[in-house]
Amino acid sequence: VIAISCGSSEQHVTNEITTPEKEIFVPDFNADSAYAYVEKQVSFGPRVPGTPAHSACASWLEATMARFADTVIVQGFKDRAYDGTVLRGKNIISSFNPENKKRVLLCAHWDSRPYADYDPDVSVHDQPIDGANDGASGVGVLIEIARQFSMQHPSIGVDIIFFDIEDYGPPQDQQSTETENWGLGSQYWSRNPHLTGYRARYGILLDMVGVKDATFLMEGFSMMYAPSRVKKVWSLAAGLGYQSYFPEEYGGYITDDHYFINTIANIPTINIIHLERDSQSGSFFEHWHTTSDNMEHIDKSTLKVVGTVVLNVVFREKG
Ligand code: AHN
Ligand code: ZN
Repeated sequence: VIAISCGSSEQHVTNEITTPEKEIFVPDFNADSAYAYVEKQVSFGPRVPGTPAHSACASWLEATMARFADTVIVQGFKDRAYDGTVLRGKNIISSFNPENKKRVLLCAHWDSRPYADYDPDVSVHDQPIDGANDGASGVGVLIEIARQFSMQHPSIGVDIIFFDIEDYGPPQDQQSTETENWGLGSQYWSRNPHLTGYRARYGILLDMVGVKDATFLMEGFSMMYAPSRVKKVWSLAAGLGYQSYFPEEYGGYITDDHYFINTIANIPTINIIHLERDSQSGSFFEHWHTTSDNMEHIDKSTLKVVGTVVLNVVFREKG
């Protein structure tokens, strides 16, 4: 018995040395498809919690992900906004290879902001935004990734979570520093994961990934909680030729869904978020929280870059 086991293990080792590493086939991200998913979300109108557009989009997201994923769980929750408004939210959780213990979490927020409080035109500050980039872009990229997974399953387990009520924080003129006013859906999920004892090796959040020539600077909380993941993703992106989108430069600290996943759920999670170098507008893209965050500023090349990077991350992850 010993001889056989030795022999076979030796052969195994020899095989690993002589045969080149198993070829990794990464599917080709379709940017036209991702763009159509962004457009579809925007077509419902602003997905502001409590509105018919919000419910209609939730139903569409759930039905769409049900076509692609192995399981879809909709996690309903109720929470109080900064101003006391009681809001009903839905986190939409889609899983691939649900039985696999080795998991990666991908996420984005699907709600849109109720106020264009950074619009240059003060008279529209109380109007909701399309959120084509701020919200819909990340979700659109992840739906296309789910479609790719449906045609070619990854070897590891993947959960794609669309978080609700990320962007219902207080308007600018109510200067509040309360971080808990943002990311209500991710806070709820981090305290009440859809499965008890849920774990993932790491998470990747996509936020504002759709504008032309976007720069994804290395965000502060990502570097604080998951520095090795940031380095890996950024060097993989550079290897794919996307260094101008993923420069080795640091951005500010952004209170976003990943902050709560890191601090409450303790899953090291990075944020791929468009941050501008030394801009006064809070470091975000030009049309951030304005009525101009619409389809006119969604660029297929950027969607392609982000989708390709994330697909490469997942398919190169060792099982
Ligand atoms: C704050 O400005 C505190 N958080 C930004 C998070 C965010 C808003 N992401 C998208 N919209
Ligand atoms: Zn926002």
